[in-house]
Amino acid sequence: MFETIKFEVTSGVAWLTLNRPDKLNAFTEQMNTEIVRALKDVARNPEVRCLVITGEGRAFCAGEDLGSLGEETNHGEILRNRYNPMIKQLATLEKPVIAAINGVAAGAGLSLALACDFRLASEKASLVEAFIHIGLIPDSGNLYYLPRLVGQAKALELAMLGEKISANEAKSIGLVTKVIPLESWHDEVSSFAEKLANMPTKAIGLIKRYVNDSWDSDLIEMLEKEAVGQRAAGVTNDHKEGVAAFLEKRKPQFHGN
Ligand code: T3D
Repeated sequence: MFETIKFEVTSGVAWLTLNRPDKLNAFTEQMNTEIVRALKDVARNPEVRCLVITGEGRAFCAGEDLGSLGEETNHGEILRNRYNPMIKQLATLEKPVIAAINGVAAGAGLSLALACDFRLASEKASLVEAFIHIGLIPDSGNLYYLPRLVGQAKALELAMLGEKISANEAKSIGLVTKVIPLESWHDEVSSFAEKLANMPTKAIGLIKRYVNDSWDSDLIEMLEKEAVGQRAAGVTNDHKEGVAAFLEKRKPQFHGN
């Protein structure tokens, strides 16, 4: 079904693995297209309640495959046609998304991770803006997410200097959620994903929608959006189950509806 990615769903979790390990999982047009197709599957499939994006081999993703850029390349069009649809799809996916950063994340590979809701980093992972070293600017949502995650000063430093930072440094500036030792990498990522996949999925989707909206809304608008969102969350079975479980002093069983 796919040639440049692997995609499978188990226990409510979709695993999307970038799969060009000999090129450090660098993006090609085919890979961008396949990722968008997989993301649409995730959005449509009610059985999927969490998405994990990771990389095959020693890298997460090294950004655009530089071997495919020619002198006549129109970078704006490449972004509009290949990268922006991928980032828009991720931003509007109302399910939790984890970037499981197994190794280096560079250029648009880092942008992809920034557009996820959680970044779990292996202790051997590193992050590098990279764009500046080839005379480009951060793209694929990088200039949107980076300052929001780390603040303006750190964003300028990382983007302008393009220095590689370790997983632990990334954690210390709030760029990654958690650093995971190599020996427990797979188990910890799986249990983090399964935990999310067993939570009230609709409420998680609404949280994501309204946190995104909050950057462009004032308090009065947000108060109303919260009222609309709470109305939607309040009619879910998961809300009823949560209240019943609390009153009955038992663990809730959420089904994502
Ligand atoms: O047109 C547009 O605007 C499109 C959008 C662009 C967005 C972008 O992503 S621009 C940024 C593109 N990415 C980069 O500039 C990163 C380039 N790669 C690196 O800086 C380094 O490879 C890494 C820091 C990622 C990893 O370094 P290291 O030392 O661990 O590995 P390496 O030895 O450099 O690379 C290993 C192999 O992967 C090597 O191939 P080889 O020699 O073994 O045959 C290398 O050429 C290949 N590789 C790594 N990155 C890319 C790549 N091949 C193609 N494209 C790459 N991006």
